[in-house]
Amino acid sequence: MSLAADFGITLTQHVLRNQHQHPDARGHFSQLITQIGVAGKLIAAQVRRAGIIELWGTTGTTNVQGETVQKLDRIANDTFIEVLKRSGCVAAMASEEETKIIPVPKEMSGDYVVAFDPLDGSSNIDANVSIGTIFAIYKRNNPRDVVDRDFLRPGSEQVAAGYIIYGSSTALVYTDGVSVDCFTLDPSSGEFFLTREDVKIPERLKVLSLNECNEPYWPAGIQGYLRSVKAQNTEEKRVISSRHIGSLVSDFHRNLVKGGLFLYPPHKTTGRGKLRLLYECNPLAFIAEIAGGAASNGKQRILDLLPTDLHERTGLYIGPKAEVAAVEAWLAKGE
Ligand code: AHM
Ligand code: MG
Repeated sequence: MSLAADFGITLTQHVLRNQHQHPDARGHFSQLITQIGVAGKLIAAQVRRAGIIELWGTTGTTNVQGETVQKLDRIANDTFIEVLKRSGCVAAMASEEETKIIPVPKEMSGDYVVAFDPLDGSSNIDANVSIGTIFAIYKRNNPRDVVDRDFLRPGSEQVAAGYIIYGSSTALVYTDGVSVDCFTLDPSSGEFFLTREDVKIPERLKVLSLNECNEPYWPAGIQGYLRSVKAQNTEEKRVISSRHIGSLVSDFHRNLVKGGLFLYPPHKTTGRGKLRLLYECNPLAFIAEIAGGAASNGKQRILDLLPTDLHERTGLYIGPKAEVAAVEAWLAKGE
């Protein structure tokens, strides 16, 4: 076989190939996903060198070369913003690292708005644990200036969502609302190649992911659900295992591939969750649903929630459909 036929489908080729599924596509969406891939490569390059150049230091300190150290999450944020600004496809962005929305100058502006968490799980950087960038893409609402309202929409209005995971390899996973596809970065060619197509979350639960030390703060019902799941393990056979990395992208990615439920319940008295709706829960909920799974805040579908704040937090239960429904039922019973 010739070399040309021997390599896989690249991210750009895949996006272009699927463009026909979106009749009103003008090529901007393909360009946007490709540029997100570029931002991912640039951030991956920094993540891979973090230990060497002391990027995990605190902003304002100096490294061994006497240069000022920027925290890696700040670098990821600035990289993502700059690449998307220059893409010509985006009208404004919302980032976990920025209090307000980031407008794009009119001459560079495009059809989409993007909410993102530039480096989720960044408290894990110093321990060499996998981290990631999460993004949610919407068509802009407002033909004139972009305002908060363009972002304060239910997640069901997303046109695409995804994440880039900086793990044992760098992978980009995204959905355009039709399928969930996974690409792996080949470090030698610098290309993302399609490695899993039309990913579906396994229906049978194999893994539970949650921070069990938060038990004193859980609402009633979580303990009951966990007891019911753990009871499936007998002396003869273990069917359920616990895996919690503490880095949402990594926990979600493993669960998507292997069949797992991730839980981050809200605080029982304040009702406040930890994870952010716009750029953590919504994009992962969209991916989960397209992969055949579900995501809920315990009472409602995540994608139906109407945010009132850019940095709003929520409880999150995400994974196989039947398990999300089971958690909701236990929470409703409150036992
Ligand atoms: P971050 O956006 O500040 O990194 O926080 C989000 C992270 C998630 O990646 C992870 O699931 C969660 O915080 C872990 O929280 P905890 O340490 O409370 O278990
Ligand atoms: Mg985060």
